[in-house]
Amino acid sequence: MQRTLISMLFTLFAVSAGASTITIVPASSISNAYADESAWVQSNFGSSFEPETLETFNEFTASDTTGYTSLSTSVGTFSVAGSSQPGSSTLSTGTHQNQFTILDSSDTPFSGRYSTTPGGGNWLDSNDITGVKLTTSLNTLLFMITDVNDTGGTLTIKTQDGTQSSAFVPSSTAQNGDLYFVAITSPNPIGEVWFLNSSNADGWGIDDLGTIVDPPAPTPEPATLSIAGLGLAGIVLAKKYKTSRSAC
Ligand SMILES: [Ca+2]
Ligand SMILES: [Ca+2]
Ligand SMILES: [Ca+2]
Repeated sequence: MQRTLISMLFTLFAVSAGASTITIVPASSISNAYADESAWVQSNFGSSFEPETLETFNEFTASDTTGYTSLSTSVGTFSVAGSSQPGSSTLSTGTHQNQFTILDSSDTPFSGRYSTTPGGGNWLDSNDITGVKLTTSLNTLLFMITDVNDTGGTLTIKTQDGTQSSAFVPSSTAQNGDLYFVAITSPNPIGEVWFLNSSNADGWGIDDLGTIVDPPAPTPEPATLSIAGLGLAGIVLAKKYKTSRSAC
C-alpha cells in the first residue's frame, strides 16, 4: 500500500517536472519495436500520423578506433555531455577515450548492440562513456536503443525541461542486447536530451532516430481531374450559351 503511494507520488513528480514526456517500451524484436512505434504514434497523434526515420547513421564510416566528441546528424547534434567519464579501459575497448563512436556488426568490440535499420548497417554507440547529449529542434523524437542496463549500470534519459526516466526493464531471458523503442514528445522543441549512465562499463547503441509526420492526403487521379475539368468546361459553355441566347 505504502509502495503504491510512493510510486504514485513519484509518477506525479515525474509528470510535473516538465512539459515533455518520455515513453520507454521494451521490444521482443526489431519488427516488434517498429510495431510499438507505429502504435504509439497513432494512439498519441491519431491515425493520419506516422513515424518517419530521419537518421540511420549509414552515411557515417563505422570504426571502433574513431571516436567523436561532437557529431552533426539529421536529428540534431550529439556531443559528449559535461562531466562525462570515459569508458573503462579494462572492461571496454573502443577508442578508450571520452568519445562516442559509430559502429557496425564487423567493427563493434561490444556485444548486444546492433543496427535496427532494416537491412542492417551502423548505429551510434556510447562507447561506454557515461554521458551523451543530443541537441535537437524536434518536438517529437523517436528512436530504438539496444543493450541498456545489461551489466549493472542504469541509463537515465533526461530532457532539458527536467523530465527524466530510467524505466528500462531488461528481459531476464535476453538481457544482453535488450531492445527498446523510446518516444520523447513536447509541445515545444525538446532542446537537449541527456543519456546518463551510472556505470562506465555498461554502454548502449542508439539507432533509427526520427519523428512524426502527417502525410498529405493523396492527390486526385489524373483521370478524375480531367473529368472534373470537363464538367467545369461544360458549365462555362452552358453559361455562355445562355448569355448569348438572352442577348438575342
Ligand atoms: Ca542503422
Ligand atoms: Ca552487452
Ligand atoms: Ca550495455
